[in-house]
Amino acid sequence: MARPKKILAITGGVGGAKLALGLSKILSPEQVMFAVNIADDFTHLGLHISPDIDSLTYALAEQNNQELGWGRAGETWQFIETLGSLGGENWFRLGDKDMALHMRRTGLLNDGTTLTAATVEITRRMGIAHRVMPISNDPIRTVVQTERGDLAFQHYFVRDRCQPSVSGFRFDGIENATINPVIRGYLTDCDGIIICPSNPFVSVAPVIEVTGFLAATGHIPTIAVSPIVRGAAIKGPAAKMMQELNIPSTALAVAEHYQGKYPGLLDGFVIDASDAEDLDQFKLPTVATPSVMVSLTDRIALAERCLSFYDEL
Ligand code: FO1
Repeated sequence: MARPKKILAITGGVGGAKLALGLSKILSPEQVMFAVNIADDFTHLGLHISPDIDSLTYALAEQNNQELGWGRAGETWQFIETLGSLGGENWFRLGDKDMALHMRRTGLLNDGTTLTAATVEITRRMGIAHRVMPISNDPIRTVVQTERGDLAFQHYFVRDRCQPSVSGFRFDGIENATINPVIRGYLTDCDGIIICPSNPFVSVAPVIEVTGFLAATGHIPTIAVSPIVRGAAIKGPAAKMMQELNIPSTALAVAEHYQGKYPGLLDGFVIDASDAEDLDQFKLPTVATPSVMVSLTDRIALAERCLSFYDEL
């Protein structure tokens, strides 16, 4: 297959946002669109919070908080500390600048703007030329099924620090959610899809399983980058979830998960160079390359390798 000229990159969370920044440095806004998970969204303190849209937005604006992984660089925490001192909920750390983004998004949504239009306004104001597209304008909410019962995603991930043991997931609202029409239109002449190194269970699944997505993308060459390196996730609970789901926390198991759950979706898989000795175990075309992204150079190199991989498919 030839190197794609127009790709859709699927992302959610911090790992995916790193590769997204790399892709944004080598592809123009016309050559790549970012389809972002919205199932981590929740209403908190009366605000509509879209964590994966925000992680990608701050990453593309190069204003993400490198220490925390999430949120905005150069933050102050006066609001959330003061809220705590008044007995308000402060387990979800909202920085002062970050608060402005949530207030702006919530105001736009309350005025009847779609999540897409609100995201276009905010990303434009932050100087981002690339298109950050929610996978749907309709609500989808990940529910994590644990031994302590069903938990809203942010309660599981942040409030309970991913401690509860996971038995499964639900994406409430996904049956009625329609794929973002901007993404659907873009897919008609898109010749490559890259699934960024995001959590396959809670960041990628709500994107792929939106009604109409697989039907619209079946013919488009698709590769995924493993979020698991040497049996561990670079960030987040993917490896822990896999162990709790009785799946080996390996890159091979991620590939097999994708192939089992979405037969025919993947044409290729990218694993970390440190897992190269496992290459012969993969059934689908697989390449090993440095995938742990610390610097901008790492992000760009992985993005370039993903694109050149299509020449080998
Ligand atoms: N993650 C945390 O671990 N602790 C937090 O207090 C926290 C606050 C937060 C605020 C805004 C936002 O956009 C993201 C935030 N995150 C926090 C990250 C977020 O929970 C995750 O990035 C995603 O939901 C999982 O990818």
